[in-house]
Amino acid sequence: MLKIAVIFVSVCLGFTLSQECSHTSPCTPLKGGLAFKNPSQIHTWNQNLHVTIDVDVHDVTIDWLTVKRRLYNGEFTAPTIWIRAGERFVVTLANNLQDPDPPKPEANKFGFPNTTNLHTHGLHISSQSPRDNPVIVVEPGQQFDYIYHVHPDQQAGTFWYHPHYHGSVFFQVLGGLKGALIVEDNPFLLPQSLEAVSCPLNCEHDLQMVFSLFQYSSQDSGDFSKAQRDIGDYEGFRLNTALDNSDQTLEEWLEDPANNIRYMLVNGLLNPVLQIHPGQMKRFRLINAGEYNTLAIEVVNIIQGEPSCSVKEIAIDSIYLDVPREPRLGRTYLPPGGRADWLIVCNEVGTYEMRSTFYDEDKASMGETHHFTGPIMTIKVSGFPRNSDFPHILPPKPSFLQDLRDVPSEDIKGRFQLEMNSQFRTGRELFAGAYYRYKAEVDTVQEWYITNTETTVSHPLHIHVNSFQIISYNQYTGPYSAGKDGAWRLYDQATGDTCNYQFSGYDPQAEIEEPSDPLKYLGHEQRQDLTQEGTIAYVEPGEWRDTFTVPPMSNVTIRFVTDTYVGLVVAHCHILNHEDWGMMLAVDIVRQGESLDANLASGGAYPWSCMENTEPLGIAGLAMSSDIET
Ligand SMILES: [Cu+2]
Repeated sequence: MLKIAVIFVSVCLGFTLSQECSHTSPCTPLKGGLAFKNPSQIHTWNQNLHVTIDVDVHDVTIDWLTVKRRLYNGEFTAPTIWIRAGERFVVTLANNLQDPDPPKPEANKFGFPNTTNLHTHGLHISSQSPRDNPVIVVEPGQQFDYIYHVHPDQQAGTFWYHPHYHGSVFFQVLGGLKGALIVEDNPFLLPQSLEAVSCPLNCEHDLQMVFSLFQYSSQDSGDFSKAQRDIGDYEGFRLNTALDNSDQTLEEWLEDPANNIRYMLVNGLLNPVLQIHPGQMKRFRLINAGEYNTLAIEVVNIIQGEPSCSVKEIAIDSIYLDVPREPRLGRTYLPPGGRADWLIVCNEVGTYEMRSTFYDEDKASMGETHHFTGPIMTIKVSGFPRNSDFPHILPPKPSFLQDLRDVPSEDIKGRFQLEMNSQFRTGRELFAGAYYRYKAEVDTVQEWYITNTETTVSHPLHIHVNSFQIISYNQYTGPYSAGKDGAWRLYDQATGDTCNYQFSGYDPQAEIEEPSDPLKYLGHEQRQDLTQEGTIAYVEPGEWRDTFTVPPMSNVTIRFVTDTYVGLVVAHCHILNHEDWGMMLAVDIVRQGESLDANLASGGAYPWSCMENTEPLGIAGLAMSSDIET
């Protein structure tokens, strides 16, 4: 009886407390705690291979707080779309946002909150209209039929979709335009234990987790109301209610860092609760549908020191690993845009927390970058025990993702150096549309050297159309850069002198504060050794990605095949505000035998150049993969 009375009182108290929180009387923290659920599910073949998704503004409510967000089909998170290798399907993207769009001030700034388009992140697919072309424009009030033909050998796996209209990508993805896109496994190619937790036969165990920042706190770039102001969003979508007994508006209260309104949602839910049986295996598809935050996901017992669940990574960035493995350093690293598939079994009854955790030593590989630390989801384990086994093998990779580590130098048909710089430059320039910085022939092996001249900041690089294999982390001997307010400068690493060769539009008079310890991040070629202590952002050479962290002061060799598809390929930073501000470049894949002339240099200076200016592949010190021990 006493127990019932206690429950009654606490229920009433809880009710009273939640009643007190409102738009005029806000309270912190937000609590969430609803049951976990998958997004709604769309299978293209159940819909005659034609899916319609609309974009419009809808209410999103967490606890007492209701905000206006642009959403796909009114859902937060958007529906999971299931497709199959080889199929041809149509997505009608209907943009129902308000016309006209506010005018955009200038190139490579935020703008056009109501103009959109669609990108299928990670798919090996044509970029030619009406397929995955990131420069398609779907204006407010318009619709567009994307006609996709999925590659017949497209690997099954976890992808995602989001807008890619340059200028409004950060704002729209931050707001909620994001959803899982999954190429369904062929059940006959799966080991039985994996088939038992995977769609299409066992969809109840196949769980998508689309991570999404929900932030109003003004501590960094994820403050949604600041993003609304920056892009010129309609005033009526803001939160300008006056608070009771206060001079503040709700928006001001939400932005106060003391209230710490900064959470990582799962499928639009704050700290949802997933119930599973002891010993029961689940497949988690983790998607960092993030705009700019990096995650390092782990599951811990809420009782400190007690054992946690068993986790195996089986795929990263939609590509199955060779064999299942435990997450390195106990956590799964997901840069913005990154995905991982887990198999998870919790053997003991109890309560566990999925969270993102970083340590000081992670900086050695990821440098300074925005990252999220904190709880994300609760896992409650109870009920009848079940038995599960992890698989020992995984499905093979497709024809276009075969191991390229031992390709002889003479079979590499194209080399390119993609240099990431300060002030949102790639190849020393801001994004300039179809201004091709490099051209490659279709169906050839490419070797690219990804370098980052930033002294402290890492950038997650995403390349469209073709996933790539990480070959090596090389010694970095190029220049370093520093800048402010759009102005920047390159310096010689050996002497600290200003480089003789800079870039187009360089202003030698610009005031730039020289970095105090510019060489402190050198040495990735040694620290990347994961058999040693390791640090979390490095990729093991031989693994495949479509997005990876380029550490500060680094030089990383990647390889890939320009399989099947000719056309525009964009490579960009997946910190999406960096992308909107210009951190993207265009490459063209052409038919065999066509001209490969491209705009490699900036203002006459080649990437890597500093005191001398030579075409990059002849530069002494640009480590070629054939010289590198892997
Ligand atoms: Cu960036």
